[in-house]
Amino acid sequence: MIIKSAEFVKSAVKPSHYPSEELPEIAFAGRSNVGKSSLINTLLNRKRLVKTSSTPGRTQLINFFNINNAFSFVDLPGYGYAKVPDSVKKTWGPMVETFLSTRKTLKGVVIILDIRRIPGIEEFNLIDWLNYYHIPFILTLTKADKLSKTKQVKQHLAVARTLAVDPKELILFSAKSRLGKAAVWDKVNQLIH
Ligand SMILES: Nc1nc2c(ncn2[C@@H]2O[C@H](COP(=O)(O)OP(=O)(O)O)[C@@H](O)[C@H]2O)c(=O)[nH]1
Ligand SMILES: [Mg+2]
Repeated sequence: MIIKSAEFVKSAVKPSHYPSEELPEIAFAGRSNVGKSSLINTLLNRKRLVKTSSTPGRTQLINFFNINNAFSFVDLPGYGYAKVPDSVKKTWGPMVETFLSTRKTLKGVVIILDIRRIPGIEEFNLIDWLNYYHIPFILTLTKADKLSKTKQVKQHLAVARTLAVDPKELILFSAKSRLGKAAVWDKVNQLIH
């Protein structure tokens, strides 16, 4: 994929704030600090289009980006950050479910998982919503560079078993080495077209 332009469009918390439904859209979802912003920036060959942070999860906004005037990327708020106030945690579910259930141009969701962590209740809930609303999803295992090859294989299989998916459905990714970048683009392209 040749990225000619990648621009922040706007942030939104509710449908009346979303940009108009014109371009096919791919959303990105994952636990706070999982590496979601880094994965998006890696796909777009940008260092800091999407802010990466060491104090994650404080803002619960849906961020829209226009790519090549041809499609949109949507950075969904991260979930599961312990230090976020309960009032903020409570907004995550309705905000994300409203987006998933109303957005007509949404073609699919990239789910970002940390290769070192077995998926939990939040991931199961998210996958349940996606299945319920018939939204295709792409599963990625990021921060692969943090593990040795042997441990990568072990965790890859363990996560696949937990999610009851074929290991081939899980794309190993690293924002550091760019491992998996082409594989994610392949699947994103299939959903956009
Ligand atoms: N080693 C390594 N670190 C990563 C990777 N992806 C993200 N990080 C680091 O993890 C932290 C959180 O990343 P960020 O993209 O902001 O996560 P987000 O909260 O999910 O958007 C940052 O310090 C990143 O540099 C990766 O693939 N490998
Ligand atoms: Mg982020």
